[in-house]
Amino acid sequence: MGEWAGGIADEPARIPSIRIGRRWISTLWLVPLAIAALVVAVAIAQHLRQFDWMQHFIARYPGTPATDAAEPTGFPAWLRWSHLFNIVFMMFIIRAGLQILADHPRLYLNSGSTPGTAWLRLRGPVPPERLNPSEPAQAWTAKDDSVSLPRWLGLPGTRHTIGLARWWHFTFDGLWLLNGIAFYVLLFATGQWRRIVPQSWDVLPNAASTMVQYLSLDFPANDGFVAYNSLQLIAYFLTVFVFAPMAFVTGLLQAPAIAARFGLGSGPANRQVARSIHFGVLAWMVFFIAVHTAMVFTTGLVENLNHIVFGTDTDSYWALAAYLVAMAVIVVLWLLASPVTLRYPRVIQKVGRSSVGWIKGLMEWFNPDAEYSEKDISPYFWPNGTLPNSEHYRTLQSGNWVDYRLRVSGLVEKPTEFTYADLLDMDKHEQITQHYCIQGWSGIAKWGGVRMADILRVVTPLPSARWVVFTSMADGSEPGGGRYYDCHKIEHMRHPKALLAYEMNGEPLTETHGAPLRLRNEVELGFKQVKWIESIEFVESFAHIGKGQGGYNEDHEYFGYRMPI
Ligand SMILES: Nc1nc2c(c(=O)[nH]1)N[C@H]1C(S)=C(S)[C@@H](COP(=O)(O)O)O[C@H]1N2
Ligand SMILES: [Mo]
Repeated sequence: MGEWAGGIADEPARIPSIRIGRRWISTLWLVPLAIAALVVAVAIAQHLRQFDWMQHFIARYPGTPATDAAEPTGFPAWLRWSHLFNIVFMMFIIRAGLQILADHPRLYLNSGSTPGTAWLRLRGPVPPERLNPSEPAQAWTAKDDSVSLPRWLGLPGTRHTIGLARWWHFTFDGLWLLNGIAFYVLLFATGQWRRIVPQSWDVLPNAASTMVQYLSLDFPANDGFVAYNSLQLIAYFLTVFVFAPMAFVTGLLQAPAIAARFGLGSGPANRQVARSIHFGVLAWMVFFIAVHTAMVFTTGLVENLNHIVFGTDTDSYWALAAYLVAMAVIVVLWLLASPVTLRYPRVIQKVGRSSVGWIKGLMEWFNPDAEYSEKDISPYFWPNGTLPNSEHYRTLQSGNWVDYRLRVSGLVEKPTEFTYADLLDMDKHEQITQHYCIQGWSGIAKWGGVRMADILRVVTPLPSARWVVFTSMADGSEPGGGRYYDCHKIEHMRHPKALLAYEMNGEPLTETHGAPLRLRNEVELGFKQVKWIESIEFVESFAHIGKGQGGYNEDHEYFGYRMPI
């Protein structure tokens, strides 16, 4: 793994900082702030409890609303198992999620991910001299911007391992969703829902009362086996019925296929808003797990463990023993995940592809028809990828592409070489569309060029042609890795928005963005939009090309080849 992503140097993430106006404040300040706030709150709560009116209020609203006799008590086996699975799934989801964030370690609210407008970041600013430099090789790419995480925290930690992290994230998302659906169904089938859904406004004064009791360090009676107090009830309700679904929805909103289907690339549901909310859900989940665990420990650990481990209202030490064993297993899984991933990346890719790859792939059925307006065009469009460095490219470039030939061959009736002038002579189409990079940034640009459908009409693919291979004039990032390439489904190439673009925002494509020709397939992620295209080949299968995974990044960075999300 020393040569990961072309031997990209390590660049450790910093503690996240948050922008307030023009200043960046480290989130480490939250620790002393939270302690100070807690101390003040305890002092206030203890003082309040001396007042008669507060004592009356607590007597009137002790914390747990009067329970109705029909309400179920205890913890059935399905609930206890689902609770255990949930924590195992969540630990992988959270760690892989952090790794995904580290691949573009900035959060924004604007669809263009404009440098300088982030509200949270895990590293310093983009070096200003590398924004729009005159020399393309000096451009600060999204890959340059990625950071690494400690291996025990990120999954798998190494810089730019997003391909592997995504397999973990999505595979465990799938398991977590199945677990969640089973949990919802059983919750409503058994009446257990009544324990975590507020059923009267009384829950608000009761929650306030519980809060005062906790903060005054004179805790309310723990009767969780029978009924939760209102503060617990609200926290569980929010977690199960608000934040968990929100995680799912904001995850989907980060998919290019969804944005391109529903036109969400700009506006309030754009990818950067979704990413920010997705991160907010993560922050809540981590906070919830921390407080929940702290309360389990401080409100009668052994009894609490008997409830959730064995479903009994007793105080046997066997529950503690079982809990410790489960925790030991969780710690071992935690410690093994990153080293195993880095040791067997191809296995992770294959397992991921067969577990969730095909489910994600279903989104390729969405029609990526969305268009945006001129005013949505991003003021800055992040560059990415490894520039061409051959003599050949330089010669063609300095000759203004007069000697450039686009070779189209393979399973076609009429293999054809197009000159740059041929392409300019064909019908020109323009589209303003969104670009969603796997790393997390997005942008909107106007592309002008030739429809792939028109190329197909000229060359006439044979019925056996199923994949269209785009090969670049540039190599990929690994020394000796060979040319960058990627494969697309032939059906996608018939879509009116599948474009061979030679213009961006009304200007000839720059070298940075793929001159003379780059692909647009709006249903897929950014890495599939091959730049500096040299040739197009129609094939039946891509198994014999490169390492056979469907593209350069699929071969070298373990991405999936169907990437509508
Ligand atoms: N030949 C080639 N094409 C490439 C890449 C690359 O490294 N080499 N990077 C891809 C990635 S990861 C992205 S996000 C887009 C970036 O396009 P842009 O630089 O115009 O933003 O190009 C894609 N096309
Ligand atoms: Mo990308």
